[in-house]
Amino acid sequence: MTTPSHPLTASQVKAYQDDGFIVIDNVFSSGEIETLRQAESFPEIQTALEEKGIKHKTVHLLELTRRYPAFLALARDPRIVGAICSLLGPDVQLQHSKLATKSVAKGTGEFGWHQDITFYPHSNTSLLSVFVYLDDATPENGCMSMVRGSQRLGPLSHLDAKRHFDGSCREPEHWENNPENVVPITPKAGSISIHHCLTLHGSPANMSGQPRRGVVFSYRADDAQQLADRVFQDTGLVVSGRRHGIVRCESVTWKLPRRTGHDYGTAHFQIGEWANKLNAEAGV
Ligand SMILES: O=C(O)CCC(=O)C(=O)O
Repeated sequence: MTTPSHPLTASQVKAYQDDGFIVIDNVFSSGEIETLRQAESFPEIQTALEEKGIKHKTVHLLELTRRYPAFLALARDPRIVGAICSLLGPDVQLQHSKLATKSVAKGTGEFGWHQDITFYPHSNTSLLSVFVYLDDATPENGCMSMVRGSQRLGPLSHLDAKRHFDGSCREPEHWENNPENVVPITPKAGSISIHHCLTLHGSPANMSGQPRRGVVFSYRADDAQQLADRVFQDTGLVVSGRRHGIVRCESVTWKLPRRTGHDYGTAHFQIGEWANKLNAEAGV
């Protein structure tokens, strides 16, 4: 693996540290975006859109890198990897990859306020998500909003009284009492946004009558050890540097969600089978 190119500028790093998110415009050309949109019309994705898109919130087809080489290449693209290495350090792995597409059905695709890391608690918070925009994001098509600075709040409650997890934050005061810090982000197609794993965010329904297409890659520093929940086939795929077998613990307390009535979710294996194979082939 080579030294990451395309680093962020010092002011971009500071904006990320201050606000918990940044937008980088014009990362991909219109030709590249068109190619990725074509990849989205692969039959499996179409079926997922048709079957789940109308009823379901947002089509989150997971393990995208394993399914489609175009998205594996995108997850490893130096323009993305260079940027995230400026924030996570030189040794970085994928945590998961997914499609994030809102269907054309008006009024669907709402995504409640949440912090990403509550879906996959780790020993530290050196994780982030990159959204690659395949369409312009607008308030009408349900663009994401971020709560500026909320990454400094630490983990917020996402569990109900029975300790079940449905992905929604239970502390509405952080967005309701804080309107000046709630920032809708409207990147154009070909841009990316990066947000910290503790940044509160959500997105309303798509009212545009057009699809809102996008891809999300969540990445982690090599020393962030997954504590709970699902390990995907591409979890642990090294995109920069190598694995060192070192775990860094932050003083964070996680309440593990109950998954099947009384079991707490755990991640027994830190690496998906397929990612493990690719890492071995790359010698990392
Ligand atoms: O697709 C969206 O608008 C929101 C997605 C999101 O918040 C997430 O995947 O964490």
